[in-house]
Amino acid sequence: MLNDLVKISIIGHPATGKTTILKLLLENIEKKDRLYIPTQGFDLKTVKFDQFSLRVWDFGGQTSYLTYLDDYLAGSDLVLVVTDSSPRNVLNSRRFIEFTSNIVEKDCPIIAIANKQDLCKEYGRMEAKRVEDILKVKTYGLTAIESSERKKLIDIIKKELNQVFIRRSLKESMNILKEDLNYMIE
Ligand SMILES: Nc1nc2c(ncn2[C@@H]2O[C@H](COP(=O)(O)OP(=O)(O)OP(=O)(O)O)[C@@H](O)[C@H]2O)c(=O)[nH]1
Ligand SMILES: [Mg+2]
Repeated sequence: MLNDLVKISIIGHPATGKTTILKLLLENIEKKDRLYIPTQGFDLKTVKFDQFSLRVWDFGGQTSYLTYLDDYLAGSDLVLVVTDSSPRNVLNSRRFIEFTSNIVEKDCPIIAIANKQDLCKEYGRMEAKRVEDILKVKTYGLTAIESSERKKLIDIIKKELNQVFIRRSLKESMNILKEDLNYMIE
């Protein structure tokens, strides 16, 4: 039986929009929420849609919390690395991806969110494609402060999770096959 309880970790530098993304998933986006309140430690929420029950971990981006990042990431089924799409932030986000790839299982997708796509291009805001070229992981553009982007965010997560479940079920089938073969040989 497939396990539909999944762990999603949202990481990235401070003020890139991680908590806003969690709120968008929870459908709680309102104008008054735009005030920046840095997350202390982490926040954990459960989000349900379709057959999925998502445990979403939103990690405070301040440097003092980085010491706990490896414990926090362990057992993730999907990791979102959030950038604010400014060149400096994107370049600095590479280390989050390197770090994460050493912690999570090989079949856990690490994807990037090029957030704040509403910001002016003239001020250096990069398109998702450019961010993807730099980070070398699948990258999706997003404007997390817009409630209308909720469907887009859910579709991104669904798409990635479907891949996770396909891989999981293949692995399970392989294991059953292996057990059957062992049984036949014995
Ligand atoms: N313009 C714009 N602002 C955004 C967007 N997403 C988030 N913000 C704003 O960016 C600020 C920081 O957002 P948070 O979601 O609190 O950032 P965070 O990544 O959780 O920050 P830490 O908890 O400190 O790690 C807030 O003022 C948000 O309203 C976006 O898509 N566009
Ligand atoms: Mg936060």
